[in-house]
Amino acid sequence: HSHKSAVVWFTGLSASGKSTLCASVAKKLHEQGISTYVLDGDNIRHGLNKNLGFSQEDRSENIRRIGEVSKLFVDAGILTFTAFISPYQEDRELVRKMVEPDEFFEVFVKCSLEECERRDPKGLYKKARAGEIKGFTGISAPYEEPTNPEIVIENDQQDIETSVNQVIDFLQKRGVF
Ligand code: GGZ
Repeated sequence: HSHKSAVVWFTGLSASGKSTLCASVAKKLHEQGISTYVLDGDNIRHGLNKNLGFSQEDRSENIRRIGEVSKLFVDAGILTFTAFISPYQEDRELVRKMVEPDEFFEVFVKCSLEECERRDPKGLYKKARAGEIKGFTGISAPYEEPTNPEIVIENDQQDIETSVNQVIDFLQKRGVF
């Protein structure tokens, strides 16, 4: 391979911009000939994990399975990006330990709850505030901020291009490609 395979694990609130950022980074690297793949709600929660909901237990199982799948992708030589809220520190620590220490990069997509709620692209925060969705992250379920992430993206302070370059520059400095 012309690059090292690794897991780049994005974590953050709903509507923080994880999926968009993940997809943009993966696309840019793919265009440079790097084998990338994005795991997100569309290809995981609608398939492998469609029996899981949003209780603490189900979220932990969701993250555990995504960790195991990521490990398989890394074994296959692919630079793997994941975009899940992954609200619990303990679950993120577990997936980190599934691969080699230099193969896991945690990216905290930081965006204030106020801004996420203002964006509310699917109207889920509004429903959560109205009590129509129980246990919604940030409103009625916890989000444990990463204490020691490799990368912090101030996603409500800068444009997408800056955020994309920040992730790519970091991975390059760490010798991923
Ligand atoms: C949080 C929820 C919930 C609850 C449905 N809490 O903005 P979205 O829609 O596309 O992203 C959210 C997505 C979160 O799934 P994850 O697999 O990333 O969560 S976790 O890592 O915690 O397992 C949101 C939607 O699913 N959604 N109900 N109660 N987000």
